[in-house]
Amino acid sequence: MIDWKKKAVIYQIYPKSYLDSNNDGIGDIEGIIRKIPYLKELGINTVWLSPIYQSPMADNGYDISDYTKIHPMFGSLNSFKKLVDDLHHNDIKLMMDLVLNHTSDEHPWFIESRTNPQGPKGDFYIWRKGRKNNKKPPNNWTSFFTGKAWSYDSTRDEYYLHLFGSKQPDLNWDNVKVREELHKMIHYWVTLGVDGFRLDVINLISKCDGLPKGKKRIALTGKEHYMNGPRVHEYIKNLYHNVFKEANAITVGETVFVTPEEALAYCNIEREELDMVFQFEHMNVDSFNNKWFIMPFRPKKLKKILYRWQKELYPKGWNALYFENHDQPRSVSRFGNTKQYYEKSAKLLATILYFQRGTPYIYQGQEIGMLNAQFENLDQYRDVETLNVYKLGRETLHFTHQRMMKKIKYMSRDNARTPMQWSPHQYAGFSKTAPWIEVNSNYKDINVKAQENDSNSILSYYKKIINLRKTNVALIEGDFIPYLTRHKSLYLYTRNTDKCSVLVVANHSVKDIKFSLPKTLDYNLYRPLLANDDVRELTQKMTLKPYEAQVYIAKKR
Ligand code: ISL
Ligand code: CA
Repeated sequence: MIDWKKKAVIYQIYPKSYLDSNNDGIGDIEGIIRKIPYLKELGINTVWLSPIYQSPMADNGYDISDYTKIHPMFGSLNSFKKLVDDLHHNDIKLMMDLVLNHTSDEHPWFIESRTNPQGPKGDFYIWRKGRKNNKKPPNNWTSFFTGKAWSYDSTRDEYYLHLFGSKQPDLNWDNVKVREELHKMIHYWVTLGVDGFRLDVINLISKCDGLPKGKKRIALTGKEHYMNGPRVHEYIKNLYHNVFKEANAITVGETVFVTPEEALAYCNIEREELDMVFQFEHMNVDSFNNKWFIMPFRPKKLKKILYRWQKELYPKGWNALYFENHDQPRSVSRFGNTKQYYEKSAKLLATILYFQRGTPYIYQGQEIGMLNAQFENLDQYRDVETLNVYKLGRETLHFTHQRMMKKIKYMSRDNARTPMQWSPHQYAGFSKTAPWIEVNSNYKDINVKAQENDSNSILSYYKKIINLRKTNVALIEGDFIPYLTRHKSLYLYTRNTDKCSVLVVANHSVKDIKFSLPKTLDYNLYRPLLANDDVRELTQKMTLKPYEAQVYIAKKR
């Protein structure tokens, strides 16, 4: 990976919820433009923008009906061009979201495919006759959003495959014409100045020949027949050689449920595929088998997973460091301590994550410690997955309303989709009208305004980390060496180059931790660099208070 890519600090914007410039209750491109000074001040140098394309919004834009148009509620092509220009003037690069596994069922390709099976788009999607005289779907695969992965279309008298919602039919990547169209489309965005891409569920695009019956599971029956499928690497290599390479684009693949070994197959620098991938193992730390079977969070398990990924992807691969995105609950609600140590735990989480080797990703609102939505009623939720899961839980599994609401309150994707909290004013300064989804009721306490002039705020702490991430060689290039790895809740690791070493110690628990520095580390060499508490010198024996995190630096001669 080339140098500038290693220095990228990426900020994800979920446009619907960032800033509403025209007061229709929905965030938009002009809203993002107005916040460029904020982004600049924050220090990030790359924005990843969730989809802003034409879409019926069945899945908030992850259901695209025209890849080359901007959804009017977000703005126009002109506002998009202005966004690119303004970001570039401020030395901020732009990554777009590419949803290549599926389109919307309202995409002209799909409409043509349904109505003209013999025509040029007839084979653009995955169509099959059903079993049992066309009465039952072609196979037993189930969707990520619950229920069957097939829907019947009466015009064509066939079923189409959708691994996600029924309004998100999967494209047939085995058709070379599909691949060519997609390459052309990506090229179009490159010519508009886009610097990189995040590839939605890219490890699902290649399905096994014959679409065989899947092994029965609680969720995702059939997954063994499309996860990291037979031709996926061929397809991604093609993308790399036809578009990404020449554009020098920075790329991250969203690869659901990959092992480190599978991840390396995508991001090993020698393979010329992707720069890095989003893995999910640490996002499953508090659930069993399926995200809706929630288990208590254990810091030790999280640490073990993070350390493993650090080790396994070194040196040929590269990690994407994230705790949050638009699909996940807020990390402080999930892994922190919102009652007694809210601020400290928010800063601790940032410390343990972002000093690791890899590219930092910060999701909007994470930098001010935004928390889960705290919705009490089902009608406050908007997310298609959440609503589907509620229905399945009640109707098929016969779970009580209370039981389902408890799951949803903890795990719903809407937890991360409430409007960005800019100020203590009405609607948190996001809009002057009631937004499409309610603002978190804590906005008077948690907002940008309250934190921007406070040097001890979570926001100020994030700024310090971001700055270090861009400038410190050990953090950019260094290796990763963990110590006292078997400890339940103590993080102790170093990042090293020939010139510099950074050491992190952090207590991910509510109890004091006493420990001795391993003999191989010379405490005399290290000076304080950052702390979420009083600054303290590094000593041979130390006691860390609850959620305390300290970072040290040693310059080598
Ligand atoms: O939250 C999840 C559902 O259980 C995730 O598994 C999520 O669906 C998965 O990470 C894929 O996510 C991406 O593709 C989806 C879209 O809904 C998500 O918003 C997107 O990030 C389909 O395009
Ligand atoms: Ca708007």
